[in-house]
Amino acid sequence: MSTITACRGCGSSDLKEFLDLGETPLADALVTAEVVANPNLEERFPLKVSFCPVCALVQITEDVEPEKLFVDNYLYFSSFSDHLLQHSRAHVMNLVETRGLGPDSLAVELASNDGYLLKNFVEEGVPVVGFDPAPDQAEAANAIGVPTRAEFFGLDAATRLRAEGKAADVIIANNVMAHIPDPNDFVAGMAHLLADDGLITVENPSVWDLVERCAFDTIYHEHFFYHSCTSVKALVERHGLHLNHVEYFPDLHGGTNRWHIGHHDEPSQHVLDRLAAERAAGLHEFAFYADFGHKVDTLRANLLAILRDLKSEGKTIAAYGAAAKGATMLNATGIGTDLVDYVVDRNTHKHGLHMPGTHQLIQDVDVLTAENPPDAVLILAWNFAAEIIAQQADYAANGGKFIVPVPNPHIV
Ligand code: DWN
Repeated sequence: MSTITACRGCGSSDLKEFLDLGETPLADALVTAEVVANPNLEERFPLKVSFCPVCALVQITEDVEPEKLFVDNYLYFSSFSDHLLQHSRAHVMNLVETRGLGPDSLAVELASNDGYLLKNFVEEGVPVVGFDPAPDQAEAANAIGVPTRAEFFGLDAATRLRAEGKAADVIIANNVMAHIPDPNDFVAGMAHLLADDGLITVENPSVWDLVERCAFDTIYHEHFFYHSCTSVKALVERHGLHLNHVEYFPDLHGGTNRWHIGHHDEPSQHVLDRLAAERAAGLHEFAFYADFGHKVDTLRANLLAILRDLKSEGKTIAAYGAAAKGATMLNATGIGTDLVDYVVDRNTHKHGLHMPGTHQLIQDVDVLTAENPPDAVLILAWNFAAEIIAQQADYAANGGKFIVPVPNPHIV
């Protein structure tokens, strides 16, 4: 663990801090009852966010080893979100059609998790290679016929794959270009692996939405970076690549951009418009981020007021979604078991464990419709609030209420 003092993108020493969320545990490091009984066993790290005025890259300034984040007992499996599965399949089918992919093509996904996306290429007869350092997820992918290498991707991995005579026609990098400590090695690897007429698509939540929607809980040590079109353009051009298009998905992870990147400089009018809009809004300047901390303080105070009012009325409160963002929300806001009794989640790998830092027990979602249901449920996975509320219609029909914390805490 070490403190970052220079921009990880361009090396500038002029990093400007704009948010300090205190010392928090690793957001996906769910804990056992043994750790709950011995809290000193749980590591905490500073969680501070800075802006680089040279390349516009927003980044945390604590360097936690990636093995701690993504290898040791990493429990995030992509296949537990129906919305994400539908989104991913639509992307694959579009690529197969628009890029004319077939048995002589190669599709590569970086951070391919449990094969949730690449399996669609396999079904279409398109050869694939996945990279994911999390052993359980890589094993799950290989088990369903998605060839996956349990390793981090970078220039070295790309060089070895090219040495096998393989260049990628498409490279898909969803929720990973924000998750690697060395963005230059990662992008250099993509540049080396991509065929001359190939396409890279990179998906990450938009830092513009993060600030506008006060989605401070999406800040955690797994997320080294928070990207804009402006920062992505600067990053890829450093490696001879070009940002040629961007798509926007408002309902995915609180607002997600899908950036289209290639070897040739062929920008769409849309991406030029988005870059101009970011510049007009000031995303390339510190002032845009300067008062974000105050917005976070206001959200936290308003959420605590709702929870405390319910408790003063003798209500019981649970939470839904043992999400990484949920760990930041609970820890940075100070929501312990005094306010929220337990958390429910569909991911069976998480059942019986406890939330990092605040230690609420994680149970199956059917607890919400069993005897003694909670009076209210705080939706920590608010990015899936519509899906979750629809899914839990029986709980609502029995009088259950939902609390949605972002962008403005309110009861549904
Ligand atoms: O970048 C990342 C984002 C994209 O996904 C990774 N760092 C890890 C992860 O972050 P997260 O854990 O905040 O993501 P989710 O996908 O918002 O987490 C949702 C949680 O809620 C998962 O544990 C699954 C669970 N869930 C559920 O129990 N029932 C999700 C849905 C949609 C449901 O219906």
